[in-house]
Order: sequence, then structure tokens, then C-alpha cells
Amino acid sequence: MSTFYVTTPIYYVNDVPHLGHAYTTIVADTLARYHRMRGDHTRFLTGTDEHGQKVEEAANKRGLTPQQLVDQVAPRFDETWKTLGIDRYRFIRTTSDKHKKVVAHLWKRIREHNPEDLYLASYQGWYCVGCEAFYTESQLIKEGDQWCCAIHKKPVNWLDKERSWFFKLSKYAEPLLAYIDKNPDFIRPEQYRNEIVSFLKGGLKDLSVSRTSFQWGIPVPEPDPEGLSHVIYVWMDALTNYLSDLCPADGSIGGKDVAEYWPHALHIIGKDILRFHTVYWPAFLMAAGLPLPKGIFAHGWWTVRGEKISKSMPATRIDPIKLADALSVGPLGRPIGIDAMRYFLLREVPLGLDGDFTFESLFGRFNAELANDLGNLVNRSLTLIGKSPVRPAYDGFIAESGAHAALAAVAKSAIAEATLEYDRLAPSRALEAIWKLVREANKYVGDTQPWALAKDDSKSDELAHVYHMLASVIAIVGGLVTPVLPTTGRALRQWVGVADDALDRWPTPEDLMTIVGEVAKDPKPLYPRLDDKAQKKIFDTMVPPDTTAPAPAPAAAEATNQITYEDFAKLDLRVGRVASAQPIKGKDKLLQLTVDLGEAAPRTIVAGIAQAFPADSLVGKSVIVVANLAPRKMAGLMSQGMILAAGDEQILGLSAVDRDVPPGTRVK
Ligand code: ME8
Repeated sequence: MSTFYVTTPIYYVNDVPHLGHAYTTIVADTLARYHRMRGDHTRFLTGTDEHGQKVEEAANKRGLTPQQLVDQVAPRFDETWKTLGIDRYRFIRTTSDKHKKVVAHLWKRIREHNPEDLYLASYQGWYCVGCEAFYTESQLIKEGDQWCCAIHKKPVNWLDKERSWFFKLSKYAEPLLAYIDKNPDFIRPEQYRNEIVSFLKGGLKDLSVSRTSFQWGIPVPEPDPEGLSHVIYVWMDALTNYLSDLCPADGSIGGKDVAEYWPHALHIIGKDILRFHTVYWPAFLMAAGLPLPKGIFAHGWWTVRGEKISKSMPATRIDPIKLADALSVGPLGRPIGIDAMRYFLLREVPLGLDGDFTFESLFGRFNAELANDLGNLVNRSLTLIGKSPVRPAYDGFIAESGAHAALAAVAKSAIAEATLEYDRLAPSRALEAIWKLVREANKYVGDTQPWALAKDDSKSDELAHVYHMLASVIAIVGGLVTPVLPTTGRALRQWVGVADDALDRWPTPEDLMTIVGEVAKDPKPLYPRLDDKAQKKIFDTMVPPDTTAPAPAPAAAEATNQITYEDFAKLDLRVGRVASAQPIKGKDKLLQLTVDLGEAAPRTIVAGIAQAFPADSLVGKSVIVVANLAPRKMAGLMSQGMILAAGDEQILGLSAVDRDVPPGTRVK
């Protein structure tokens, strides 16, 4: 058992939570959940950054005192995380008494350890209130005759010889470079470490760490001989939160929690605030004679249709609760909507890279990976097991053979890979590894054909083993997805009868032999497919139609025999795997096929292809099936779909897919 301490940035209270904030918090929550499942001592901190000029200005604009504003907005962050089911986090506010005391102590510690590191001088230069940061002209952009912040695209303020305390940051470029060299994982991913290394190599300027032109902050705990009252620079104040939450109530820096957790601190941040965390913060700590956190991991930016999510860009603002609610289409409601949102955010973009949020890819992943791959595996397996008189049972002899051994091997490597990838802070790769197992298990159903085993009494041991494998793989998948999909993971494990005390435990390869219990008879489809109507409804909820946009051109279909996309989308085309094929007596053109569409049982399809294909040659082939064609009777059989083939009277070829695609995958 080890210790894990994860933090998010503390968010500014001049804004309300949006998808960008939710992303960082969900990433941290995923990691914290993973470590708890591993049995690690885990602590998770988030909170709000409540001081500074930006908050003071926002309060003035609204006719509130800064304290009133922060008291209104800070709880909205806390409530948002509660509503989104963020698990066992601590919430720190920089206006809390303890935090203020710790910040003052940090200042005094720097004074004690390196008295010359804090000195009074006058500051002149540009300041971006949005970033709460000082900039040189080379870091700004010029718009007309105004210098603007490259991030906020707004004019920066000129601070004219403001008397200020300075921190001797220049002294720390070399020690920081040496530290990063010795601790290559201190800044991750690598591209950000390289960025900071070259920044440090260019040398550092001393940093102004107090302000006198406004008062909304923590007072500098020593007098200015000129009698001016200074408040501590908001970043020095804010960064200290990571430590102050661990400190005892008297605000001294030390004690049990600092000793236990601080050496393990992992700061998850957006790339926008990399320099504050990887240069200023460690330099303050070095100056105070304190150990540095274990590491800083910066993730990329989410944009919406190419635009950065921001307060000033209403079209890009996505309310995470609204999105989770819009995705709450399953019987379990909001928790599943939350899981779907978490899945998309963590699967779509490898942690560290930028990502663009589009509804097309959200719906695509929802349908293909959640509804289809995972949903089908669970629904078909539990339906088969639920209906059968045969109970799942592990058989060590059968386990060694063919498809059974192959599935067990993939399950074991999925556990190993997912563990490694979560440890490497690569949840998207962990999910990829888990989905390999999901797809393999779907293939296993096709390969072992439990419906055929059920017809043969001599195969009941094998059938019991197949059921056992399916149930235990569902339990393992349930465990492996839990950090990202907490509600789904728990439901899966409960449905296959995992004992309560094992629900929150990280899977092990031994689970393949032991984990199943009583299997639920009526699983609910967790992720019903989002058809066009459902997709449109979600889209319209999240992006209210723009009434100022020109009306769409009349459909071209009126003039020609073209069809619209909506017409096409009515077709439910699926990949099917032919499970069996046989001639039909007296019908020399027809074949009777059973085709696996990833559903609980394969479909019977009658196809007029007998003259082009001997029945045997079709078994195992993947074909494209019109899955929503109304069933019709052919040659006395009910045909439940149609297979696409080239040619009219004379069949020339069958539609096929060019690689191994799981049965049931939608074709578009
Ligand atoms: O910077 N994509 O607070 P903040 C990804 N108070 N992540 C995003 C994002 C987006 N479009 N938008 C915001 C502050 N974030 C300071 C932090 S810490 C000592 C002080 C996330 O409210 C991301 O984590 O501006 C980013 O770093 C953070 O919100 C900025 O939040």
C-alpha cells in the first residue's frame, strides 16, 4: 500500500464551473478512485481561489463586496462536484482562516531561511488581471496601439512604479534546472518539461509578490518601512493551498498530514498555468526550505468547435451538469449520463493533448463503444445466462482450451495494461486496453455459440464454463472501468454477483476463477443507443437553435431521386457474423443463415445467395445486414433482416468489412 495525494487547480470564483473545470476535476477523481481501489492512502483536494484583483473587480461590477461574491460563487463549485458524483474530495477556500495563516507562515519561513529572497522595490510593467500575471512586451500581442494578453485577448494594465515586495526568483533558475534533471518525472508530459527547461535556461527575473493598489488579499506579515499596506500576490497565496490543507489548525507548516501526504503530491493542472506551478511554486518552496511536490502533470485544452471554452465565449461554454443530464438516457438516469460524459472526456483525448469537443464524436463513441461494445456484451451475456437452467461454473480443464484460454489471456493482459496505463496517467490508454477485452468477449460469444451448446446436453459443462467466463469478464471489466465509469462499473459487478466487500477492489487475474456469484436475471440496458431523434434532442438542449441563422436550403431530394441524410439514417445497417448457413429444401436460390448481430441471440435471415455461395463457405464471414427491416416470411421461415449483396438476379459478391469488426457495429 502506498500514498497518493492528488490536487486540481483551485478555480477562480469570477466564473461558474464549465466543462474545462469539470475535466480537470474528473481526471483527478478518476486517479483518486483508481488509487483507492488499489488500497492506497488517498487524498484528493480541490477548491476555490478567492483573492486578487480579478475577484475584487468582478465583485465591484456586481455591486457586491468581494466577500459576498466569493461566498456566493465558491459553493457553486462544491455543489457542482457533488452533483457530478466526485468522490471524497476536500474543498479548500483561500479565504479560510487556516489557509491565510499558512500563507503568512510560508512568507515568514522564506524570510527565516533566505532573508534576502524578499525585498522591497518598485514595480513597473504590464499586468493581466485575467491571468493575474506580470508580462513583458515580448509575451504580449499588439492590437492596434494596445498591448493585449495573448490568452485573454484583452488590454493589459500598466502598473506604474508600484511599490512592491519582490521575490528573488532569479536565484532559482539553476537549482530548478538541477532538480528537474534529477527528477525527470517532476513535470509531465515530456513536452511541457522541455518547454520549462528551455524557459529556465533563458534565466529568470525576480517576481513582484505583493500589491498595494487593492486590498482583497492576505496581508504581507511584516511592515513596510514606508507604511504602505501590501497584500500577497494572489498566485503565491493560491499555490500555497496545496500545502495549507494538510497543515494543522494553527497554520504552522508541518504535522502528521504534511509528513504523510506532501511528498506524494501530484498537481493536475491545465497547460495554461504550467509556469506558475513548475517555476514559481517550487522556487517558493525551495526558498522556504520545504520539499517539493512529487510532480506536476499538465493536460491540454478543450475547445468547442475550435474555440477555447471561456467565460467571454458563451457558445463554447458547456455546463457539465446540463450535459450529463442530457446524456441521462438510460434507466439509471443522471449517474449514467455522468459516466457517459466522463467516458467521452477521458477516452477521446490522451491526457496531456488538446481536444476538440464535438457532438458527432460524443454520439459516435456513445453508440459504438458504450451502447454497442459494452452494452451488447453485458446484455447478451446476462440474458443468455438468465434464461438458462445451467449455472455458471469454472472448469479448469475446459479453461485450458481454445477460445476459453484465449479470452482468459486477453483478460489477464487487460488487467496488467490498464494498471500500467492508469499508473502512467494515461486513462485513455487504459480504456483502450479494457475495450480490447470487451471486444474479445463479444467475439468469444460468437466463437463458442452458447445457444448451440445449450441444445446439446453433453456440452453442459462447457456451457457452464462459457457462462462463468462471461460473468467473470464482466466483473473484471466492471472493476477496470470503475475509476472512469463509477456507476457502470458498480452495476456490472453487482449484476454478476460480486460480493459487496469486493465491489471496490481492483481486479486481479485470480478473479477469472472465483469472482462470479448470483447473476442478475433482468439487466437493464445501461446505454440505449442514441438514435437520430435522441441525438437531436441532446444537441438542441445543449446548443439552442440559432434563430438568427439562415434557413437551410430546401432539400435537393425534391428535384432528383437523391435521398437526404435523414432518409439514409433510417437504415440500421450492422456488421453481422454468419454463425451457421444451410440450404432450404426445395428452394435452390435460398439459404437459411443465422447471423450474430451482437444481440442476445443470433437472427435467422433468409438470403437469395445459394447459387453464388456454398453454405459452408459463409460460416464465420462478416457481412452487412439491414437490421431494421421489418421481419417477413420467406420459404416458411421468418427472416429477420437482409444481407447486402452485389448483383440483381445473379449475385456477384457479398458486402463485407475489410477487418475484424465486432458483430453489431453500426455501418454508416
Ligand atoms: O487558473 N480545457 O483558475 P481558473 C481544459 N485560480 N481545462 C480547462 C479549460 C479548458 N478549456 N478551462 C479551464 C486558475 N480549465 C487559478 C488556479 S491553482 C493554485 C490556481 C481548467 O478558474 C484547467 O485545469 O482559471 C485550468 O488550468 C483551470 O481550469 C483554470 O481554472
